[in-house]
Amino acid sequence: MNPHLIKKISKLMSWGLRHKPEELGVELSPEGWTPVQSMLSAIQQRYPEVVLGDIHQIVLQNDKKRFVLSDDQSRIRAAQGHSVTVNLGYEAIQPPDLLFHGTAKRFLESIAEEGLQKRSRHHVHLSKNVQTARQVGSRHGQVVVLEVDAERMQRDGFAFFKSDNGVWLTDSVPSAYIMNLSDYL
Ligand code: HQG
Repeated sequence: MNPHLIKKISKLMSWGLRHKPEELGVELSPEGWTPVQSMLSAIQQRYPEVVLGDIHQIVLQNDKKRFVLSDDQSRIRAAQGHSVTVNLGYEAIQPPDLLFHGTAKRFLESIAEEGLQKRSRHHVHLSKNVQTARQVGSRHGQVVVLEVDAERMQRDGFAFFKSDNGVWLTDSVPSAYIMNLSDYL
């Protein structure tokens, strides 16, 4: 499959597994899984040339490892990023002391007022390295990388989860835990 088509199908899979399963034509289990065969059929409605091996290739080669196959390879789900209600079953674990969140400059005033909110997703997404946070933030505009005092948050009772593809997740980040916010205000 050519790289352009791979990207299109990967986006279609993300959209279906995270946001609009019914529009793609798949059904998600409470944990976010759908049979790989259902995903294949749904994709073939739009791209008849796609075969099962293409889906496996997308899962393996996806730049952010967005998709996960079940142990027996029969089911597929998104590792994170959902807006539909699913229970991914991640256990709360100890985060690195410092985590990063890339955002756009124009959001800072509101972030200072209400902290980082999950918006349409299930969690606030945080990265353990600055480069990833910078990439995430630059999708929204002039990028700013915020430093989150995860160590203190955890001590204060906030739970942190790590998705199968290494994204750190938490429910919200009050602005008091954003260490460099005042540099920008
Ligand atoms: C901002 C991609 C104003 C927040 C990425 C962000 C990530 C606020 C935007 C994953 C706010 C939400 C998630 C507040 C938060 N006031 N703005 N109080 N609180 N925001 O896309 O973190 O490619 O839902 O800073 O790589 O950008 O899809 O979240 O700018 O891992 O796999 O509201 O999505 O992964 O935007 O990105 P998003 P995000 P995929």
